[in-house]
Amino acid sequence: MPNVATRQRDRNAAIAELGLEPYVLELELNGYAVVPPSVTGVTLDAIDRLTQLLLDKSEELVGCRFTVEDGAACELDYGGYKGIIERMSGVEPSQFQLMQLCTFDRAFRDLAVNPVAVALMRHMIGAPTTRFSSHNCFIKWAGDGYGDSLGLHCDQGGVPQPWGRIALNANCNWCLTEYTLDDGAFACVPGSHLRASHPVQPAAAREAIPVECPKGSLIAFHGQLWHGAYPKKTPGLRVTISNYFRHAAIQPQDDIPNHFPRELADDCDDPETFKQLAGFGLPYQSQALPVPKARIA
Ligand SMILES: O=C(O)CCC(=O)C(=O)O
Ligand SMILES: [Fe+2]
Repeated sequence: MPNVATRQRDRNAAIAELGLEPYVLELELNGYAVVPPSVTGVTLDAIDRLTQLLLDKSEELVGCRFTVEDGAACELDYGGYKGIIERMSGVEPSQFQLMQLCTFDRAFRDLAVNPVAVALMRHMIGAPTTRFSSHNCFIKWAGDGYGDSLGLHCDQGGVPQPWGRIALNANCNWCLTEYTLDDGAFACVPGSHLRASHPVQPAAAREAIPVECPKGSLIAFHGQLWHGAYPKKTPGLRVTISNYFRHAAIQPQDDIPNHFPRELADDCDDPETFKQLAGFGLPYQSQALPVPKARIA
């Protein structure tokens, strides 16, 4: 069993090997870090392929063609559905989410185990205790976004307080399209993860800033960071993958440990890491520990 000092060294080794110290500093100070494609190693070709897979899946589920430039090729009808975060500001949703991305295609599984993303998540949550929670995407078009509140929330908001320094959830937002204020960028209050509390409105929205970054960037953030997004004002789509992580003590959004197809986990860039983060093989779901045998004299 590695002791605390060894575990700390291992964690720092991954950060140093990948040259992630500047991003770790930003995570510590601001609660988020923007990592460019040159550091994550995810090429723009890979980003375009992921985007096309999501647009194709959107077409399959919604029933009309989607392009980044022009958005949906038809009017979209949400029926009476009110978005969960949109309710904070009483606006109509102008996005949808696709879920369980890692079942769609190997490209999503490769992204889920991207070494840079995993090292940053492990830095915040703890290396041996980091697990997947869910793999989702946001397809967002021009509209009210999350309204005046900017939908500010903490991702670990469902975890009882008090919260500490260790992130109980942390998130990787992969920006598959350009993030500018007018394109509906991520919003956050830098340093708010250190307040260890929920955002208080309307002051929180006044403190928020847009996180603008080029297509392909990774926004890694702490589960206590106050964040949301600005409304999209331009034509076309903002496309984002949200790979959401958790501490092993926290329930997953998607029951990956029990329901994710094991054979798919073997088909990715790093099956060992995928399986460890998936949390397969939970003990206590079977007679995992031996029992002594009666000695018959
Ligand atoms: O850009 C957004 O809509 C915010 C995404 C978000 O809240 C999340 O991924 O946890
Ligand atoms: Fe969130």
